[in-house]
Amino acid sequence: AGLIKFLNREPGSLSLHLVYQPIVSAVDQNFITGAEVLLRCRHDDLGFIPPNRVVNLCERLGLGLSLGRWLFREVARETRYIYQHLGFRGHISINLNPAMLTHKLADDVKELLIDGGIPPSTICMEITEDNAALEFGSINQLIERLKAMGITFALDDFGTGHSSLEYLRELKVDRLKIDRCFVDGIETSDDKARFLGSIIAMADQAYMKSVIEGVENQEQWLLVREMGGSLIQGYFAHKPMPMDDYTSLLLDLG
Ligand code: G
Ligand code: G
Ligand code: MN
Ligand code: NA
Repeated sequence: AGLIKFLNREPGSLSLHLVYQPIVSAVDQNFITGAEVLLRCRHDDLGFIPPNRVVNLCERLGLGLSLGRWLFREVARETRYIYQHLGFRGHISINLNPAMLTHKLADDVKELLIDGGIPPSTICMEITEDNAALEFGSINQLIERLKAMGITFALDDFGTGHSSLEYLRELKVDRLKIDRCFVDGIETSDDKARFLGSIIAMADQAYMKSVIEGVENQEQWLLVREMGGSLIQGYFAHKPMPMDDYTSLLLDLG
């Protein structure tokens, strides 16, 4: 609340809200397995501000924990309807900002997400190198502790500077989110297609589910399905949307 007050003060107020991008099965695009929560930021004068920039700014100002805790609360509030009234059992994937990835994470998850009404088995935490300031040993301890509560983990932006092979080898995560740059052009380049195929195979070898990001057209969709990708997140299936639209979608496809 302190953060929102700070961000909302005049002149030129900044408002934050959340959108949800469905993640679907690669074999059946009508099967919604869950959604990733994405932060959206609007400034009165500046308009849309990229979420990364707001997250980084908050981190620098020492407001990373407030931002993360606000987001947890907001997700619990917004998802309450789909979990309690629709009996939804799909996952909700949350990007952790650096300040959240500390030993206090388990307490925050319990207090704000689980006690807030989200079933622990549906919570997926997305991490990258950026928010893994701790050493691998400490992150894995944290991961183990949260996994014991039923929570799953995804390594986000895999293959970019934000998350490298070393992270794949060292971290005990359940899912690999393959960055959209590896999907770009697969429909016109065999080399690119084979390259993506080998990353998907790597996830399989590590017994991880692959989430292919940034699938934008049917050709890409069919290729990814052929390659054995597990889950798909991209504009071809669905763009990020407000919770009301996500709820309607779940009802329509229900
Ligand atoms: O939604 P969009 O493509 O604009 O997001 C760009 C990037 O911003 C994402 O890849 C992610 O790294 C970051 N981002 C979006 N929402 C959140 C959030 O809620 N928390 C954190 N830490 N990062 C986010
Ligand atoms: O944190 P992460 O990098 O997973 O966030 C995913 C980002 O990718 C979101 O900001 C979302 O808006 C964006 N995104 C999702 N699907 C597509 C897509 O098909 N094309 C493009 N260009 N961006 C996408
Ligand atoms: Mn993500
Ligand atoms: Na990503």
